[in-house]
Order: sequence, then C-alpha cells, then structure tokens
Amino acid sequence: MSASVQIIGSYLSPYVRKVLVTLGIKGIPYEIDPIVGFMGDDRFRELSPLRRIPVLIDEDVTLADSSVICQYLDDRYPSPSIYPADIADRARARWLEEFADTRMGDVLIWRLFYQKVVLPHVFGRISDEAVVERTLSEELPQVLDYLETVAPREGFAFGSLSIADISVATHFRNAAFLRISIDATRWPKTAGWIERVLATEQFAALVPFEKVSMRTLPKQHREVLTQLGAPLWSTSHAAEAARPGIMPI
Ligand SMILES: N[C@@H](CCC(=O)N[C@@H](CS)C(=O)NCC(=O)O)C(=O)O
Repeated sequence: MSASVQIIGSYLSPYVRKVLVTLGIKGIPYEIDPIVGFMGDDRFRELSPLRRIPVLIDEDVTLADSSVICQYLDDRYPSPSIYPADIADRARARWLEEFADTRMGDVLIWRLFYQKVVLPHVFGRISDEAVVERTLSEELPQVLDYLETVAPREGFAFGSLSIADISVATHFRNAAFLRISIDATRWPKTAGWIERVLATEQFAALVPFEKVSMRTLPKQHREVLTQLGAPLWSTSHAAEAARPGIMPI
C-alpha cells in the first residue's frame, strides 16, 4: 500500500473525480482539502498557477491538471494501469480523455454546471437561461452523437476500466446533479456505457460525498464531509470570499 497523497479540490469537480477514481483503482489512500477552485487562497495560487482544481501533492511532487496527475500516478504506481497496453488503443484512450476534458468540459461544466450551480451558489449571480437552453438543445446532443460513435456495446472502451471511460463518465455525474440524463432511445450505446462506468465501486464510493456537497454551500463542505467520514486533509486553502478565475471561460 502506498503512502497517502494530498488532493486539493471539491468532490463536485469532474476533474477532481477523475483523479479520485484513479486513486481508487490503484488503492492509493488520499487526504482531501475539498475547496472550489474559485475559493482558493494565495497559497493555493502558488500550488496551482492556473488557480484550478485538482492539485495533487505526493511528498515533494506538486502537480495541477487532472491529465498530468493521472499520468503521474500511473507512472509512479503502475499497477493496475489505467492506460490500455496496446499503443494505438492508448492513443485512442488519450484522445477520448482530451475530448472529455476539453469539449465535454466546455459544454457540461462551463455552460451548464457553472451556470446552474457555480454562478448562483459561489458568486451569488443568476444564471443565463439562454445559454443553458442552447447548450441543452444543440451542443449536448452533438457531444452525445459523437460519443455514440465510440461507445462500446458492452464492457468498457478498451477492455478494463481506463482513463477513457473515467474521463468521459465523470462529466455525467455533474449532469446527474442537474437532473440531466442520457436518452437511451436516442443514444443507447452511450447510455449503457456510462451506466456501467458509474456503477463501478470507485465511482460509487464517491457518491455520498458528492450528494452532501451538492446539498450545502461551499463554506459548509468541510463540516458536512467530516460528519460523513470523508478523508479530510487538516490543511485548508480556502479564502474568505470567492474570486473570478484567471482563465477565460
Ligand atoms: N484541464 C484542467 C481543468 C480543471 C478545471 O477546469 N477545474 C475547474 C473546476 S471543475 C476549476 O478549478 N475552475 C476554476 C477556474 O477556472 O478558475 C484539468 O484537467 O484539471
């Protein structure tokens, strides 16, 4: 068993979840400082130059960005690997990770979750319903149309659970928080695939922490997560007030 690593980032972030599922697959214990990226203090900015979550600290190694972190974890703790053995499949899996991180992040996080949850609950601002409507009627179906061309009919994308399955499925937890589900009559392969991935023990183990975080404001996350027995890190990087990120959204 490896020594515990520290993670900075909320259980509600799809990118943090990607890292936590990877840690779960590898059996690496972690301690977590469950902050929302926008609530990070000056020390957080030093650890995460883009002021984004997740951050991983493993002894003298500090990394930001979920893809960099997952690759590091696989290099340092190789078994079981989250990357397919075959070189071509490994590249295909990385492409799906990139599609998920970038395009699904744009659509499901920045135009839906950000609008419906972050704006009102972190910044106290109202959401732009026109953006939400357009995303639901045009952009999300385009994402699902593409996923349907790559979704496996059974099992996972490349045999055992890999970075491709994790990166894509993690966004559908955030969709579920917004009560958005995949229409299985229109996208049957994708609906089945995501259901199988989210049913794995590594995703399922995080659900109680996600639910309680969704029900409370960011300032209360530490307290409610403590009550649920989440593996909290005693150090907090939370600032008093939220501030806009430094990256364009
Ligand atoms: N490419 C990054 C994206 C991380 C990201 O966008 N995290 C969001 C939370 S879901 C964040 O920290 N947003 C704060 C900001 O953009 O200022 C990764 O894969 O880790």
